[in-house]
Amino acid sequence: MRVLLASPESEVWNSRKHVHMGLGYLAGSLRAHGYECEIWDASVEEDVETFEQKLARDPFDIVCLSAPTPLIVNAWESAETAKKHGAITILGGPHLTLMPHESMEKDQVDLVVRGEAEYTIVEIMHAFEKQAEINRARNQSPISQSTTLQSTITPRHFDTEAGWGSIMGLSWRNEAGKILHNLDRPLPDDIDALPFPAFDMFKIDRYTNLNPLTEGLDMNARTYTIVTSRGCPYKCTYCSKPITGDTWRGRSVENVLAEWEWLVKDLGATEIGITDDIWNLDRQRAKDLCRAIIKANLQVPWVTVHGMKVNNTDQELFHLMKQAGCKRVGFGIENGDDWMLRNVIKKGQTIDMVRQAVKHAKTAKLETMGFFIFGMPGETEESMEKTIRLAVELDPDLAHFMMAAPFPGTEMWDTLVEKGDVFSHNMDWSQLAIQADKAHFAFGDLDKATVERKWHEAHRRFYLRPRRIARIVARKDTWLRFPYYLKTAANMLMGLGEREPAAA
Ligand code: B12
Ligand code: SF4
Repeated sequence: MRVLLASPESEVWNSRKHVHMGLGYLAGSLRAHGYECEIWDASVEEDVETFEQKLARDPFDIVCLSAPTPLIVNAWESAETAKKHGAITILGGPHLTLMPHESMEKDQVDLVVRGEAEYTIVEIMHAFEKQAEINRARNQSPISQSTTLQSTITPRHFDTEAGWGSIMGLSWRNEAGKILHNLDRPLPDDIDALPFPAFDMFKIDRYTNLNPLTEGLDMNARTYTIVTSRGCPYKCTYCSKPITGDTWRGRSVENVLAEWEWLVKDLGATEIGITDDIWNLDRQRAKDLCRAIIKANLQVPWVTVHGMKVNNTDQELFHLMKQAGCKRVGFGIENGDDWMLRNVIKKGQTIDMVRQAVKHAKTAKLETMGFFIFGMPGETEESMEKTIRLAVELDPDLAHFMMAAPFPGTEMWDTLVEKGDVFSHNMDWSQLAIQADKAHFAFGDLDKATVERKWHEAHRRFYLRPRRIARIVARKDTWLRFPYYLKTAANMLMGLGEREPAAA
């Protein structure tokens, strides 16, 4: 059985290209169980060859597609292409976990997988083997449908006796065509037991650095990402954790270090991004990991991609991070108003905690970056003004201002569905990106135009300060990527032209 693990192209995300950790983990798991597969990531392939061209030249029996919400429409299109080329299609990832039925109702989708799937994908392969035996006994083709181009697409039905019904986390159609959603799969507790992601299967030379967290750092870095823990117990109202959930599960320091060593020594990583939801929840473990990296002499520049939680930090942690090679830390600061933080965003942190963490990071000589959100439900012009003032006061090396994007599965989504005036159930998922420069909704007395005006104002007031301009002009990277910065600045500062997406 030839298996392709693919990520569709993203119009919402094109300024940086990361390896896809989910596909890496699935490939690692398949390989460890003796199944071969290939990874195809549109973000680094489509310039060379389209998905259609790839499948026409090189057909697969099974095509697996991954999708967060803004990419689900692209995933459906890719699934249609794959079915036309005779493959069985499996969709998985955040959006499928939140809304499995929606995709199962599409003819081009054969199977949907919900949640973390390292074990599920292997059980699916076992079921395919049993299904092939059943088909052979009936003199039918074992698995793949056809190598000739299909003009009509029909959803695939499966035989209960092949064991499909007992695969937790799977949605499928039985022999009568009925859509069935099996029980959810419990989150694996022991993530040390999972095989490392198959990093060696990515065409790493085609990926970029971790911009913007590394904006101004080495653009040509050989960049890998690493997940040292999964899950987060906090309940920020804009955040959905459909995959990794509310229970924090940390890997042991030894296990993370072994992967880190593989990345640095064998795969030549010159930059690493930690992509955990909250890598510093267990502060002691975070410190121990830094100590282990220092002791093993495995320092390469690294950043925390999803940011750090400010209230689980102290001065010692930042010093250790610096010694362990960390370059820049991002903080989810979100808002400059304590009332908003406590009652609307439910961030579990105060502005004083933010001030303290930024101060400690700067003392440790780490570069800093702040993430700020504009236009949450309950926001006012006054609270947005406070956010701008806080950004200027904290003066991180980079400030990233985003417009609130309501993802299903979040408290913000529920609030808007219940009370929002422009929010609709017929959402165009592809518009739901956090990089958009248009407000996604109006709420209460706050209209979209005010949110967009304050968002542009934030960029101007933060970046158009003499000291800041001098710093940008002095950076080599500014001149190396001048057209990109010029275009981005024109849009963010003045709202002119298309904005280049920049961060998660
Ligand atoms: C690191 C990260 C990024 C990185 C890298 C993403 C990547 N492609 O790996 C960057 C910064 C590039 C990024 C970008 C975006 N991200 Co992001 N990201 C994350 C983060 C923090 C961790 C992802 C991770 O490493 N997970 C670990 C791996 C092991 O899990 P996984 O990728 O989900 O894969 C597992 C399962 O989902 C499943 N699976 C996944 N795909 C498939 C496919 C098949 C066929 C099967 C069977 C199973 C399966 O099996 C995998 C192994 O268990 C998550 C939060 C989170 N914890 O999920 C947000 C998160 C996934 N991102 C999110 C969003 C919205 C985005 C953007 C759309 C932002 C935007 N531009 O608007 C873009 C989309 C980029 C893209 N093309 O995918 C949301 C998604 C919400 C939603 N409803 O879909 C999340 C959940 C953050 C949040 N809390 O809101 N992101
Ligand atoms: S934003 Fe960060 S801290 Fe808040 S719930 Fe999501 S992962 Fe946890």
